[in-house]
Amino acid sequence: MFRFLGRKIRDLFQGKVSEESIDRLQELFYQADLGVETAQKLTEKVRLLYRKKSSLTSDEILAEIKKELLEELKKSPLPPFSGKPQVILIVGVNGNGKTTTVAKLAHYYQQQKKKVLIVAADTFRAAAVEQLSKWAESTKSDFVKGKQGSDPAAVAFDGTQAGVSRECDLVLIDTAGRLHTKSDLMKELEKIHRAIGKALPGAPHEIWLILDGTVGQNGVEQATRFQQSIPLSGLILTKMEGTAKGGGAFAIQKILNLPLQFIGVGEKMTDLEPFDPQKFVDSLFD
Ligand SMILES: Nc1nc2c(ncn2[C@@H]2O[C@H](COP(=O)(O)OP(=O)(O)O)[C@@H](O)[C@H]2O)c(=O)[nH]1
Ligand SMILES: [Mg+2]
Repeated sequence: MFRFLGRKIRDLFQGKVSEESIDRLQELFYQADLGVETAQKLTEKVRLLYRKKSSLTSDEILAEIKKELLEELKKSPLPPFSGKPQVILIVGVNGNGKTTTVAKLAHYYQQQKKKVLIVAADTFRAAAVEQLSKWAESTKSDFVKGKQGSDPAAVAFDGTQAGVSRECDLVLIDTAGRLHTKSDLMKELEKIHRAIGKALPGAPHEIWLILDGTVGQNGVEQATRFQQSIPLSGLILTKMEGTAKGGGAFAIQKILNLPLQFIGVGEKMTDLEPFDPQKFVDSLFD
């Protein structure tokens, strides 16, 4: 588990640093779900350092690893609002935390004095719309929903138009969870995407994929499949309060070249943090 990586590395190099212990370092990186490429690169960096300086300490090794990981993480500031309204489409697999994240984002941007409209384009389950309508109330957001079973693309269209006519700053569109392996559902997502663009040319301005931070490398496959259907622009990892397999974040950013925008750290609407690479790397080695 990633959380223990710092301790495991200290244990590994407690005796003396050697070529053999550095070999074992690579194994620890694999276990932390860092991905083959990053694991090998980090190991080679440490090896080079050791060959230059045989009296290397575990603290120096940890510092080097943190430095390298920071360089791997895309440092991209939160995208500025480029539309009025700015439309953000939220997508992802069932249970990953989309609806909760929409509520958290609504709260986050309300705090910054933005006028927010939440669109419930998850029309599969009445409970989902109900859940979101409560969140809209508690975050004091405008709310647009469709009838249960209605076409989610039509709801996304209406919601985007409402965002324009009500002069909102931000429209957050929640969608139904879909298995990235079901192609009809992915087609439906493409239709939602087109409908938003018809309601407001240039929208959606952002498409954020919500990933359960505990799935590790599995997230790469999910993200790749979504990326084939619609142009993802960012990533939010949820359930990160344990950072069990946060290493997957590195692999995903590297493979998909997608910036991590926020981290979900709990079930309350205040449990959302803008992604901070330095803080993230530090927390992994606590
Ligand atoms: N611990 C924790 N739970 C979360 C987080 N985000 C969402 N959840 C929980 O995950 C479950 C599924 O969330 P939901 O938003 O309904 O997922 P959706 O199906 O993608 O819309 C709910 O029980 C949420 O409370 C998080 O950051 N941390
Ligand atoms: Mg949902």
